[in-house]
Amino acid sequence: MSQDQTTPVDSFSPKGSHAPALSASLSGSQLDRPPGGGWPSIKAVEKFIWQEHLPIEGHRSLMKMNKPDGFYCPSCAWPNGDKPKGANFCENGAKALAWEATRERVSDELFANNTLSELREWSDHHLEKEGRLTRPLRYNAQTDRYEITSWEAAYAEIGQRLKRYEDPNQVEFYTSGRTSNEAAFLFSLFGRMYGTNNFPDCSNMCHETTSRALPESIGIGKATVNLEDFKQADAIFIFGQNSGTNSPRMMGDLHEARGRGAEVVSFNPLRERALVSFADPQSPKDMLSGKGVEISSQYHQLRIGGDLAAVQAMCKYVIEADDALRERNPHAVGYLDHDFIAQHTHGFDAFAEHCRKLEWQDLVAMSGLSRESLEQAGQTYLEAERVICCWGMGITQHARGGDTIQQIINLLLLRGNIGKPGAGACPIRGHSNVQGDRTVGIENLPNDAMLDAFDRVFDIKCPRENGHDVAECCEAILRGEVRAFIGMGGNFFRAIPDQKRVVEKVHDLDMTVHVATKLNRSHLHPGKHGWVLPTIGHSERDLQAGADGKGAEQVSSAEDGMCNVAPSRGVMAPADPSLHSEIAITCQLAKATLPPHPTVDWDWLQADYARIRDRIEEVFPQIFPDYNARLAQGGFHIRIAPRERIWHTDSGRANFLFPEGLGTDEEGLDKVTHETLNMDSTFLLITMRGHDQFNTTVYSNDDRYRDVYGTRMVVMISPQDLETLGLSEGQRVTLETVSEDGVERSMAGFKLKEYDIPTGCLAAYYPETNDLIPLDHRDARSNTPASKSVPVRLRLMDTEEVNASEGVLASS
Ligand SMILES: Nc1nc2c(c(=O)[nH]1)N[C@H]1C(S)=C(S)[C@@H](COP(=O)(O)OP(=O)(O)OC[C@H]3O[C@@H](n4cnc5c(=O)[nH]c(N)nc54)[C@H](O)[C@@H]3O)O[C@H]1N2
Ligand SMILES: Nc1nc2c(c(=O)[nH]1)N[C@H]1C(S)=C(S)[C@@H](COP(=O)(O)OP(=O)(O)OC[C@H]3O[C@@H](n4cnc5c(=O)[nH]c(N)nc54)[C@H](O)[C@@H]3O)O[C@H]1N2
Ligand SMILES: [Mo]
Repeated sequence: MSQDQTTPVDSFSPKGSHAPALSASLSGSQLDRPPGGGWPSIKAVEKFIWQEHLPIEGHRSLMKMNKPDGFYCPSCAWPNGDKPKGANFCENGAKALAWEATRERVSDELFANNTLSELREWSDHHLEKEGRLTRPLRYNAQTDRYEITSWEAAYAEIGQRLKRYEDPNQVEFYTSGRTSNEAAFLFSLFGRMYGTNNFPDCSNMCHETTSRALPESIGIGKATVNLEDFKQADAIFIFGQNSGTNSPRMMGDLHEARGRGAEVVSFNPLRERALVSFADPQSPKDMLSGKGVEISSQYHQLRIGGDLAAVQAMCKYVIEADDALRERNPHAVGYLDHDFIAQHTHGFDAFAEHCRKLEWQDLVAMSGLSRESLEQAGQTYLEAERVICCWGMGITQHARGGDTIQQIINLLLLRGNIGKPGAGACPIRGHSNVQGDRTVGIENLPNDAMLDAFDRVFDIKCPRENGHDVAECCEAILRGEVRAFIGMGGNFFRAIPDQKRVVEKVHDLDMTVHVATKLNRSHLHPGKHGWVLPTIGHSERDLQAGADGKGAEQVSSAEDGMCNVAPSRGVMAPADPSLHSEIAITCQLAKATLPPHPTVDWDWLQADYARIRDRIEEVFPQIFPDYNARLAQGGFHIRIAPRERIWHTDSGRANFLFPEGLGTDEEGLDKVTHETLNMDSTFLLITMRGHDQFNTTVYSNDDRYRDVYGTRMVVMISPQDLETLGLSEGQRVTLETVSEDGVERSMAGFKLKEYDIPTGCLAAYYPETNDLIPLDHRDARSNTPASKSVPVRLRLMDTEEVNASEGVLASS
């Protein structure tokens, strides 16, 4: 393969032979750093279990996590796999469980002793650390306190208020992705019977980019792979996803893939520890040696937002390699899968022409990678028979996220890597049931077929108008058009972009209702009237009246990120016997709000969750045939048409789609080079997760994999940029958003941290940075906030400013 920019592209090495170490290969010193996983993972699990006072039940319930007779891990959406014996959880799943199953309870005195203004001074960590919520709470605006109320009063009063609003579209029904299929389905039924399609969902800040861009390409917005494909892939490409922290069970699959010689190629501006090397806590060899296995055979540290160019560069490389080969030998099979392209795709010629015209120098400038690195990645792709491409928030949370996803699909299509074993598209979903919620009806842009089915099954008339997603919900709040917000889980007013601006308006809403397990910042910003309704978690037993009215523990279900639907049965006693499940809360709220209906009996549905599944099956017969029966057998995989090379697209084929231009100019990337950098330069800021958090839930202020301890108020910057700017590690800076909408957004108190990240790029933690993200800075197709490319300037804080902000800094 070429190591020299001038070498013609047709000088390929034969399959199997590998280039000597190029810039992107990992050097020895990087592998000498401690691996991800290993003993520190085990220690972390123990620490959290003890910290939450769960030595016995914690360990016992961990063994039931992700098991057929147990419950769904409340953490990420990586599939369970088939491990009926032994442990099937990871460090961060254990933290999530310990956090949920904690023995701590929010005391009645907490609200008696603290106004909400006072509680707003607390950190996110401290709010949740108070423990589980056990009592329904009603906001008293006179005293600025929550007061304990009864379930009956809460339902009746919320129902009363909902009945009063003149337009149902003044109400927002938010869901976060821990909600089970059954609860989400009923929540969407409630919203539609109430009269709106306003279903903002956490996925609107997450993989909505995927859900909108992917169907244009292949007819479906979900993964086309399942876990067994990971066992057969020859190469796994990972774009913008931090597996070691956010889907740690994936590390086992990557570890295994490397063990049998598959390539793992990572694209990430940050060198993420576990993607470099990983010691699998379930591998005695790794644990005894203390050494990890090299995970990424290539690690490409591209610029923020550089993926669009990087993927097109790989496409160009493969297409031109094929051109050259066929020029030499017109009868050669070629590097492209020409049969697949001819039979199954649309738009190849235009795309190939587009790629041929792209200039290497632009691709290099836009991606921030050398031509050698791009060619090396292209060569690995070309040599592999079966390729999986994975992506996470590093792709979806960008202004051109959807365009990039479509290029990833183009790359896969070039060699027929969709619809064959060991190959395909793998968007890595976040919340444990974020995918399932959307499958069963949480959809603000519903199609007629689904609405007709709801109408038929329940004898109702669903509204036909499109509703709000998260961004539109925030805009409606800013315009003063929203009367009430109902949150089924999550921490909406903390997780959104432009958090401060939106939160200032929440107090004008007539009503906020939050269904939650733990106290969080959203609860501290009630409308004029506000309720917090406590609920049980995944790990807890859910007792309802049952089919015969004698009482029966219920099973719910969820869909993982690879479309496997599995049952979930809680094993622990609920945090409090008086807690209501999300399904019970939905049913009782609906009952208190809607007029009695001849065919929708909410109590009857609540009594036995199998009845809800029957209704889901009736509304979605193609997706959930024999739902109850198949769930009883342990679950099933939803049929994904592209796996069978069936394409439900406009063209009836898989589409090669591409945008004009490379698309990074408007993000200011081309302006920042090492030579031009100065204190007025616009950096791009990544806002992301640390190792000890689940979204807005902050377990601790440490991020072990990035050597950050004791604070989350850090901003990572390259050593070269520090030097160029004359700054040094540890200095405090203010981040100021660069925008043209006239709104000033800035946050003070970030400590500079030297980090291996490209010039012009910064990284800091979410949600601390959410005030900085303009609401309209988002992916055009899907409205997903571009949280991974926030244009900011750095301003050094002077001693006075640092002293003035000490209080804030101390609490972080
Ligand atoms: N323990 C734990 N697990 C979780 C979560 C959690 O908070 N904690 N959250 C859950 C949820 S809801 C989600 S959506 C997922 C999120 O999981 P991820 O998708 O991993 O999300 P992030 O941590 O935000 O960061 C994504 C990665 O993208 C990289 N990145 C940023 N910008 C770019 C870019 O321009 N290009 C490329 N190639 N890479 C880039 C960052 O360096 C980082 O490694 O995890 C889920 N699982
Ligand atoms: N800047 C920036 N912003 C982001 C992101 C980013 O990367 N950068 N990521 C975005 C992404 S990917 C996502 S998914 C969103 C997340 O947004 P959300 O889903 O709204 O937020 P979470 O932090 O997951 O919600 C945590 C709360 O959920 C409640 N909870 C936990 N378990 C349960 C349960 O079983 N039932 C109920 N009812 N409540 C429960 C607890 O009270 C807890 O406080 O944030 C988005 N915001
Ligand atoms: Mo997410």
